[in-house]
Amino acid sequence: MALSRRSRPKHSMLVQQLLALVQEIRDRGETCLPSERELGEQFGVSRVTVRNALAELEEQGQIYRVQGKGAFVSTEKFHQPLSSLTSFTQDMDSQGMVSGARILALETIPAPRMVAKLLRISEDSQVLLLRRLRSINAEPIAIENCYLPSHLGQVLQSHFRQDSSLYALLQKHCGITPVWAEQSFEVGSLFPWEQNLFGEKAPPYAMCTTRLTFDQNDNPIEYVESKYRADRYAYHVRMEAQHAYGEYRP
Ligand code: 16G
Repeated sequence: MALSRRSRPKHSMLVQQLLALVQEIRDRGETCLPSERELGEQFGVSRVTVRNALAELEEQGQIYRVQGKGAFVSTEKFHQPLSSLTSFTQDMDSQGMVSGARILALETIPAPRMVAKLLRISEDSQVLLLRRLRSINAEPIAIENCYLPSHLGQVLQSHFRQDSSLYALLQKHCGITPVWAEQSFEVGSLFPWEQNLFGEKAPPYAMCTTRLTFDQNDNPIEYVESKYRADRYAYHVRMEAQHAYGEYRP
């Protein structure tokens, strides 16, 4: 954002005024900011000045903009710690939140080639697809596509309910304990149907993760592709140095 020397004080003052407005909107439990035109009128500045100030607030993570819909206040994020393997239900319980789920699909399908390879089953096998919309305090937060070996199908079909914890069920009914996992993260976009599930205020991008989970015998038991609302969810990791820095030799 290139600003002339003359427009800089006006810009800084507007950023401060907008920050105060963002806080007021947050305190009211709302999320939607007035349009650029309305903000220009309210603060007596041009639309370009408003746009530049909004861009700065977006860079600070205070707001996010959705093309064609306007600007929205970023709300506080839910956190998932990464130091140990946990289930969605456990993560939310430990933060005093209510986890929920809507089952979008629970069906047996031909294993996609990559999934078969990861689950170490033959390419012509079937897998169980469990697709869920996960929520926190009734707010939709993530879409999970979970692929499981098909022999778990019968147990899941008879015991699995909307709000069941998959990990608790695997342990209780199948003697399978999820023990460790490999997980990766990248930013991605949402398909229109996914965005519909998150609601119109959700940004069109998401934190995409994949998790391959292993049981107590080091067998892969689930492969999950998830999309988490980027404005509502964050990961947290604690790091410890392995050496004294002065002694480090590559
Ligand atoms: C988490 C896991 C998912 C697992 C689910 C089980 C990630 C990215 N995903 O959401 O792999 O299937 O927990 O949760 O962390 P549940 O036991 O509450 O059903």
